[in-house]
Amino acid sequence: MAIDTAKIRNVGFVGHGGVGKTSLVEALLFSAGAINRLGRVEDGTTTTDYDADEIKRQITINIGVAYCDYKDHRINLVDMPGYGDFIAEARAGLRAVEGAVVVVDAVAGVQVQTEKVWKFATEYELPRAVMVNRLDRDPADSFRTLESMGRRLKGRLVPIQIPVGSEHGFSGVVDLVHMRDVPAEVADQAREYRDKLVEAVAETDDELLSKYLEEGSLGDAEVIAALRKGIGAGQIMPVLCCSATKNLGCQPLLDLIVESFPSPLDRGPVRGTDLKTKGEAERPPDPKAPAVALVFKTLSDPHVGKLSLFRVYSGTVRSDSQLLNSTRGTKERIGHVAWMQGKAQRPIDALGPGEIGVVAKLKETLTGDTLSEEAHPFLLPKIVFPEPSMSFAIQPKTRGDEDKISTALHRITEEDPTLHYHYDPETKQLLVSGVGQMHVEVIVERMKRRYNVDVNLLPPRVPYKETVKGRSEVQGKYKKQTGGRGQYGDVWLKIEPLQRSAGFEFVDDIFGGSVPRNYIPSVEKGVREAMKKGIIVGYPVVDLKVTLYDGSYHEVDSSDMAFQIAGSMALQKGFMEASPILLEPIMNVEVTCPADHSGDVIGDLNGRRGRIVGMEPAGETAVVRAQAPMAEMLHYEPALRSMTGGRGGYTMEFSHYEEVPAFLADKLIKEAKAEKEKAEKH
Ligand SMILES: Nc1nc2c(ncn2[C@@H]2O[C@H](COP(=O)(O)OP(=O)(O)OP(=O)(O)O)[C@@H](O)[C@H]2O)c(=O)[nH]1
Ligand SMILES: [Mg+2]
Repeated sequence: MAIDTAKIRNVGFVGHGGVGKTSLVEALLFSAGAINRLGRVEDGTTTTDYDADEIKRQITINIGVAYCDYKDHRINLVDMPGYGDFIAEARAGLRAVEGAVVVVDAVAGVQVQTEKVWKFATEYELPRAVMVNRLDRDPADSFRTLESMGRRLKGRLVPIQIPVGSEHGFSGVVDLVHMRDVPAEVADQAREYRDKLVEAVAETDDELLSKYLEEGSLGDAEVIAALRKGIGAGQIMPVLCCSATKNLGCQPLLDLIVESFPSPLDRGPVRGTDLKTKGEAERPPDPKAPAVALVFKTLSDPHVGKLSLFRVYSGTVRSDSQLLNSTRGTKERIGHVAWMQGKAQRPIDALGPGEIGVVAKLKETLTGDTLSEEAHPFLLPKIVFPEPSMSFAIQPKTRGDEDKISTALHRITEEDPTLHYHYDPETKQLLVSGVGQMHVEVIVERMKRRYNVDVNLLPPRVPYKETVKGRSEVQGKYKKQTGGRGQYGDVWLKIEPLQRSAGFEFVDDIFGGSVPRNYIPSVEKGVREAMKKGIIVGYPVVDLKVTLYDGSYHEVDSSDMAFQIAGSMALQKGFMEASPILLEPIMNVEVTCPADHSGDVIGDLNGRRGRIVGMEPAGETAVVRAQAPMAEMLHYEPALRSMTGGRGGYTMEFSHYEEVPAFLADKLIKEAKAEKEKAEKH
C-alpha cells in the first residue's frame, strides 16, 4: 500500500558548507525514533553521509535521503551538500521536495552558498523555513544572525522560536506559537517576539488583519492556520534555532514540518510536456493517474551497481513493472523499488504520488530523466547543471591503464553530470573538467577506490593559440626530380591577420591559370594542416586570412600532393615573417567575499594580471568582477580559500582571447622547445 499523499512531507536541507545540515537530519531522525543512535559527522556514523568520500572529508558530497514517521506522517528528509563544488546537487535535490529548510550558522550568519541555495528555492517557488544552528557555539547570537539574514535573504523572515540561554548555556527554545512553559528569564522577550509573529501572520490575510487590529490579538488556532497558509504561499519564512549535535531545539522543526509544511497534494499537479499532444500539460498527484517520476540523483553502489533516486509526482510506480524513459525514448525495467534510509534500502511493492524512492540497475536512465508510462508519455522539465570551469589533465600511473580510465570516467559521469571529460587532440591529453579543484580531486580518489585506477592529476594546460599581427607575401615551391616522375608545386601566398575569433579565411585570387583550378583545394588543405599543427610552438593558428594570388605548375610533375606541400611550406614561412604572436584565453571571474577581504582579493587579482571591471559592496559581502588570464587562475581556489579564511567563493567562465605579453611569450616558447627536445630524446 502506498502512503497517503496528504500525509507526506518532503523536505530538503540546504545551506552553506559545514553549517550542520547532516547533523540536523540525524537529530530529526533520532527525535522521531527512526534511528536509535545519534550518529556524528566526526565519527562517520551519520545516516546520510555514508559514502567513503564523505566520511574521509567529513562533508556531504552526494544527496542523501532518509525518512521518519512522525505523528502519523511520513517525512522524507533530503540532505544536500553545501560546498560550492557540489552545490549543483542542491539545485537537483530541491526538485524532489515541497519545502526547504535553509540551515544557517549562528556565528557566521548568511554566507555565499546560503544566498545561492536561497535563489534556487526562490526559482522553484519553494516554501521554506530557516534553522539557525550551532547555537551552543561561542559567540553564537541568533538575534544578530537574524539581522544579517533580514538584510541578505529576500522574504518575510519571522522567528517562531527564541533561544533560552546562549553559547555553552544554550538549553533549549521557547515555542512562540504555543507559548507553553516559558522560563521567567526570557518572558519579556518571548512576549515581544510573539507579538511580532502574530502581526506577521495577520498581515497575510485582510480579514485576519482587521480582526487583529480590532482585538489586539489572535487565537492560537488562527495563528497556526495562518502560519500554514503563509508558509505554503511563500509569504512567511519561519525562523527556528537549535543545536543539532546536542539535539536541542530540533524536535519543534518536526512539528512545524507536519503542521505547516505543504504536502504533495497542497503543491498540486506537476507541469510538463505531454509527448502525445506535444503540448504543455499537467499531471495530478493521484495514485490512479498515469505514473510520472523524476530521477533526481544517480548513485553507484559497489555491490548493486547503479542506483536511481526518484520522486513520484503522479500515479504509482510499482516493483516489477516497466516504464518509459521519456527523456531518451527507451524502455526501462523497474525491478524492486525501495525507500532509502541513508545507505539502507527498504523494499516496497509500490510508491505513490509524492513518495521518494530508489530503483537499481536502470539501463539508460541518467540524472534528470523522466520516467512515465508508455501509453501516456510525459516529460518533466530538465534539471539544469552548471558548465564545469576547471580542467585538469590526467595521466595513468601505470602504462596501459587508459581503457580502465575511460570506463571509470564514463561511470562517474553517469552519477555526476557536473563532470565532463574529453581527449584534447591539441595537447594530446585526457582532460577532466569539474566545478572546482576539490571536485576533481574527489573524482580522482573515487577512480582509485572504486575502479582501482591510479592517475596523476597534472596541472591543466592552457589552450594557447597562434596568430599574426603583420602581413607578408611569400613563395612556397616544392620541386623534386628523382628519376621517373617528379614533384612540382609552386604558390604565392599573402598572409594577413583577421579580427579576434574570426577564424580562418582562404581567398582564391588566381587569374589566368597560374595555378590550375583543380589544385587550388589542395593548396588550401596544405595551409589548413599547417595551421592545425601550429608554427611558433605547436598551438593551433587562428584569425588568419590567406590569399593565393600566384604560382606556377608543371604539365607532368604537378599533383595534389605537391601543391599541398607547397601551400604548407608557404604558410609556415609567411607566418613567421608576419609578426607572429601567441594568444591566451581570458576569463570572466566573479569573486564573492567578506567585505573586509575585498582589498586583498583585488590586490591578488592585480598580481595575476587581472583587470578589475566592477565591484559591488553588498553589506558584509563584496562582489568583485574581473577579467584575468586563465594561466594565472589555475590554482586560484586554494589561494582564495586561504585569503578569506574559506569564506570566499568564485565563478569563472571563458571570455575571449588576447595577445600574450612579449616577455611571457618568450618564456613559453623556450619551455615548449625544451619539452619538445625532451620528448624527441625519449
Ligand atoms: N558545536 C556544534 N557543532 C555542530 C553543530 N551542528 C553541526 N556541528 C558540527 O559542524 C560540522 C559540520 O556538520 P555537518 O552536519 O557535516 O554540516 P553540513 O552542513 O551537513 O556540511 P556539508 O554537508 O558538508 O555542507 C561537524 O563537525 C558537526 O559536528 C551544532 O549544533 N553545534
Ligand atoms: Mg552535510
